[in-house]
Amino acid sequence: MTKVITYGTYDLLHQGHINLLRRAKELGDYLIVGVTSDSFDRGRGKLNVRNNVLERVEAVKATGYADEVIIEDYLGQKIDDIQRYDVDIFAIGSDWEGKFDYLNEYCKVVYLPRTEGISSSMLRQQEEGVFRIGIVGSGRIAKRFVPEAEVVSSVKVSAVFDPNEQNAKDFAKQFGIKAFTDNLDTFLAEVDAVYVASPHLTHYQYTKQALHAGKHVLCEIPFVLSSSQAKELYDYAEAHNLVLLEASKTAYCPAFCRITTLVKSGVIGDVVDVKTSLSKIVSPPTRELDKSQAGGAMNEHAALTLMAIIKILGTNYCGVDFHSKMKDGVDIYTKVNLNYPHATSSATLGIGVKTEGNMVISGTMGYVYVPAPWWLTSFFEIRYEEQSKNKKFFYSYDGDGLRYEIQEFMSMIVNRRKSSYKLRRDESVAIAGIIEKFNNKINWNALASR
Ligand code: C2G
Repeated sequence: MTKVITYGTYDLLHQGHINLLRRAKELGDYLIVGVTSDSFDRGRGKLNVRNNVLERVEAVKATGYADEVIIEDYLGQKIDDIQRYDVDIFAIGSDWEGKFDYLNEYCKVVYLPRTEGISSSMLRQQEEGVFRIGIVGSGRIAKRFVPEAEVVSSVKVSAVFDPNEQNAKDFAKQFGIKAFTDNLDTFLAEVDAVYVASPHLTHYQYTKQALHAGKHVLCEIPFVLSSSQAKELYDYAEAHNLVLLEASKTAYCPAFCRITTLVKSGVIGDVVDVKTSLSKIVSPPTRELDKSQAGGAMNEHAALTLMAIIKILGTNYCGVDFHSKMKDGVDIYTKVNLNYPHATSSATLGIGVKTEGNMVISGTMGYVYVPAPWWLTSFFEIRYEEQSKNKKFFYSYDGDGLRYEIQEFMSMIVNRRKSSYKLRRDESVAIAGIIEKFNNKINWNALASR
């Protein structure tokens, strides 16, 4: 008996997949089909898959060509499977030509002709349409956004707005964007959704105007600087069926999501303390050091660090205090202590003081250690008293990591989900509320100068 094996995602199963499976089956007597698991696909950068693994397995079975369906869950599994199942032929479409030659050591490798003119990405685009997203602002983060949006299906950056028209023009030229303008109404008329990547103090107004024009909004951090503004904007979005999401990039990346689910599942027992830190030394002249532009370590870095604490410990904190090192009217360092009835937490933030940017979540049974830079989460370790029980976790954090928030934003729009469990609206409101307390100097102390 000749055994054949082939692999794929088989998202929105189409004629190309069916032809491939038929051709693979014709190579032998018994066909094994490896269907990728959802997490394996995310790990290899396939962020846009529409059908979940169960749906995809069912679709493959329904073709009638598979004698056996298995799940592909890790890199290198093909070598294990070929040996485990005594496979004679590994078959795959010609788009992979040459890529699997290393399997020749274990069985015969056959590249089968690919069906032209059809693909899962094409079908996803036809089904979802292409959303035109416009960028407000043309600074550092906006520049990172464009290449990241290119790897997310169904979205195209189609316009850029900047109050300085020359900046908008240069940006559009650099990234090949069709439209640029310094007129917000013209800009809003051109797009379906807006990414707000302008200076902090402008977030509220731009987000409000975009929502009032009926556009979905992804807004950079810090979202807004008061809880009432945050609540007002979320309420408006809710009432008008619009998606409003805070672009707290770490909240949407695979490793951080895994940390929260593991900790919530009790792997380190009851959580008693969370320590986070984030620092980036900046030199003048820069917006971060400008008091009139809401500069300072807290406004700059609190959103991500508080997000991590709140995801783990919740929004019901019972006390908060701040200790800052000030220079020229802005905090170049702030330590936030956020206390809960059942736990303590702290965030140390610097723009003129360097800190170790790691995160430690301590529990009654063990702790999670995320090395610096914890906010670009790709690796973490769960550690116990008995070191042999320690476990290391590795995830990909691709590109600049903005693709995860863009993917979540688009998936909310396409699936008509107004709230994301990865960063709930009440969590985002709580973060804005803590930043507001700091700016209002509530429970705030300045460290003495020496
Ligand atoms: N295919 C095809 N014709 C198309 C589209 C896809 O012949 N028009 C083939 C691919 O070459 C592959 C199979 O169908 O052999 C599954 O394709 P995908 O679902 O896109 O999966 P892929 O990302 O190619 O997974 O471990 C996973 C494998 O490495 C490949």
